[in-house]
Amino acid sequence: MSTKYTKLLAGLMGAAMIAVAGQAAAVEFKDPTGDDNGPGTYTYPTDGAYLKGAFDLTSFSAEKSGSDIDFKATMASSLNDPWGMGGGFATQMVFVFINTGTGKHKDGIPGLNIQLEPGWDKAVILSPQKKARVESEIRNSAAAMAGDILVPGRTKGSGKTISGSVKAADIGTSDPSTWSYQVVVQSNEGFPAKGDLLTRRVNEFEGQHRFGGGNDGMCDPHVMDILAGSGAGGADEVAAQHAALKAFECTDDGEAKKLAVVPMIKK
Ligand SMILES: [Ca+2]
Ligand SMILES: [Ca+2]
Repeated sequence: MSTKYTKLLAGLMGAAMIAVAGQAAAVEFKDPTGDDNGPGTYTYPTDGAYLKGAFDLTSFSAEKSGSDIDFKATMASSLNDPWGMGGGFATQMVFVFINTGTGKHKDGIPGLNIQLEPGWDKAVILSPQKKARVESEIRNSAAAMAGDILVPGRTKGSGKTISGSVKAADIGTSDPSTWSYQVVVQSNEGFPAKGDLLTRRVNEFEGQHRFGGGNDGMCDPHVMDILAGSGAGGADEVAAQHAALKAFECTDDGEAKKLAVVPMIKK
């Protein structure tokens, strides 16, 4: 090959590598609408604060921005703040589980009643509660994993999107597009039951501030929507979500014999 062509090829390869590096530090997943029913049976609380579609995830993104990673979770419904939380949303609480290559924790965060496979290394909580309150609840309810749970300085809601940022170095130095994720939509419960990390319970029958369609014990997954399948938003992902969240077993007393196992999703 002539020197001229070698130089041209090197130049092209360099340009391609720069293009890849410029695009790679972001990842986006889509989720189908109408699957905000956990294993397929869950219903919303009856209070008017819970808008139709409020817990229906439609997309999620993680993007490197300077020294931060920006997280965005979008719901099917516009956000509302009926409880005066002050950040543009109130009823939702989103758990972002991230596997950066190890899968240190298999257990979900207390109150969710799930396990994750192949596990998570860091979790980011997007809550309308003040950071200090969330961190105090983490110390109380999730002490064993507290060092791996991150809370943005400020989490805000706008339109249909909840967003917050954490320091990239607190998660890992690798590219966020190389990590796998699970995004769990729950509800912000300001008066959680003991041991629950600000999560709202799912009972057999829905109540003013309780989800319905589950079990009165703590064996059913307390989650309304998750990512499933390839995270592309296809209709097949509804069935995949239902199958994962249905696979739990209860004792006669409503204790967990086997918790539902939720997958980590990678682009
Ligand atoms: Ca959804
Ligand atoms: Ca889903």
